[in-house]
Amino acid sequence: MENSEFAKLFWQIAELLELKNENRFKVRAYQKAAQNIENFSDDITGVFKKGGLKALENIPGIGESIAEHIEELIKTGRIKKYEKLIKEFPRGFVEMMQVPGIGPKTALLLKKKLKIDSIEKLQKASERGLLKNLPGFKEKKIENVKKGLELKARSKGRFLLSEADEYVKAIVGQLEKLKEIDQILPAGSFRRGQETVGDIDILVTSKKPGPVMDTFTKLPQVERVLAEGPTRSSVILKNGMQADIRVLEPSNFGAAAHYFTGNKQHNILIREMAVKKGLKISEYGVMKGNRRIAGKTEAEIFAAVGLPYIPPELRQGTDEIDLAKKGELPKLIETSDIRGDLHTHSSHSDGGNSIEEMAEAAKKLGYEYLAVTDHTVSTRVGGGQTEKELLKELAEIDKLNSRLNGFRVLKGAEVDILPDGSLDFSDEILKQLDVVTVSVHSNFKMPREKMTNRIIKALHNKYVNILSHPTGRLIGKRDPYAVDIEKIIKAAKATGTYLEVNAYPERLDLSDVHCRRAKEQGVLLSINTDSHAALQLQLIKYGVLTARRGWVEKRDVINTRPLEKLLKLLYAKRK
Ligand code: DGT
Ligand code: CA
Ligand code: CA
Ligand code: ZN
Repeated sequence: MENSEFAKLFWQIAELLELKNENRFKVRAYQKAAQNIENFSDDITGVFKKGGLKALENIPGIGESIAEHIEELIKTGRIKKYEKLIKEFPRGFVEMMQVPGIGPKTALLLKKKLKIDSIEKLQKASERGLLKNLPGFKEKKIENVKKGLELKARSKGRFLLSEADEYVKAIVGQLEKLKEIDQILPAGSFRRGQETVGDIDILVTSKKPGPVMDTFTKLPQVERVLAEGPTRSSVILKNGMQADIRVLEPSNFGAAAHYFTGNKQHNILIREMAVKKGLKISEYGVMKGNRRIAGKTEAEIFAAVGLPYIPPELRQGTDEIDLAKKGELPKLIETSDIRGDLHTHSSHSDGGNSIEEMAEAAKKLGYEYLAVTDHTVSTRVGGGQTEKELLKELAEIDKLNSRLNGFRVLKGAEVDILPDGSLDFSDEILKQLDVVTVSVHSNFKMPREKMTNRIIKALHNKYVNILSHPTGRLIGKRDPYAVDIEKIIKAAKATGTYLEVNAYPERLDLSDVHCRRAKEQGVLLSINTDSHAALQLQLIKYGVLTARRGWVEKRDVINTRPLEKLLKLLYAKRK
């Protein structure tokens, strides 16, 4: 995390406490901390890594409780106190603070002067040019708010797949306990593994819908009930996401599963095929005249129109049906095919766990290897290491490997691609590593051609194995930098570099579409989590889902290989 991010959070806490009329000294403490962090020349994360809480408390303006917040933020990615505080304000208020340029005070000002209490109203006011009349709203600030609004608008009402997943798990977990329920299937975009989900669609089969509806609408995750009927209900969950449930006859299950999994375009194409065969497909089954000929399983639905089973991730309404007809569907990669993670961080840079803890967690997932790829010195964000510090880390890895049976920690680094395309570390150092991933962490706003050449230059280094998060996007937060991805794919192919599918839920980078392009061009991929804590290794499944949506098979991914084969692939470029 960058110093400015810590500072921003503390400014926000201060403002929120101020709005609550909290004790002046408390407010002042957060302001002081924020100010000092902004002016602090060293990297806060790095200071904590090296000296712990004590070292933080030595920074002017940082006392014990602020130091603890920083620790919490580094280790868990959140501050509980902040999350609790934010819940005391109306949702629109908190929503507006997600727009860059808008803090609590501005949010309050907007409410007071213009009665704005939602992003929607802010959008309207911005369009009508009302913002320029507000105190403190200069041209630059207005421009920032506009940009922030644009980004928000594009992700409007959509949630990260991982966030939907948390709710789905909680909901399914509770419904499963009901003896009245036979089958449960979360359908829709969630089942298709889409990177963002608009709403959750849950199908259940039951002979007694009453108790099912009762339980569903009273779940602790439910904020309010939109509609409750005998076989279908809709609710708004605590995070603002909608969830729909439908109770079905078991004999309809396959037809409903297919219909509600979508996507819509895929459904339309399937129904057109059915019509040509004199059939009628609906969510209730497949009809031939007045006779029902299928509906219990999804496979039956596909079979009725002469197709093999198409996995949900491929149901995108593009060319999957044509290729299914020709028998050219891929055998998609599975999470269980992954044998190790090649992009992770330890407490040597900005990770929350030691190398050993990371390795233990990887072993628990059944992995054979794990590459530790801590940041390099230019990434101040990540407490990046110098060459000398890296050498110490490598010695530690050697020691650890001599103790770990049947598991290998691979030596790695996530090396910064500097603005001119050169790398942060010398070849002398890189050649001592098993896995070198490179990535862009600075100067995002370069012109497209310059950025493309910058990255391609890095790929030409013979020690560079993987280009990490190739477009730099953060879903709903930051657009990809301008880059010619086709050229990058070609350069990866030409240089024998692998492209990453970063599984971190707000990255998913390469995206599904880019995965498919890379595969078509014969570029091998590496699906990695970019974990900054041991628990995050489990995020791998989101990367796998994204790859599946990109038609990726086991053989297209280097970290499905056993260790020896993987090492061959990693060292091939050096010859
Ligand atoms: P989302 O929620 O925006 O992320 O996307 P989906 O795909 O989950 O869409 P949703 O929740 O509106 O509907 C779930 C599925 O139900 C959708 O994927 C296909 C099916 N469906 C919904 N409306 C229609 C429709 O008008 N025609 C057809 N053919 N299928 C529909
Ligand atoms: Ca949906
Ligand atoms: Ca829906
Ligand atoms: Zn990383």
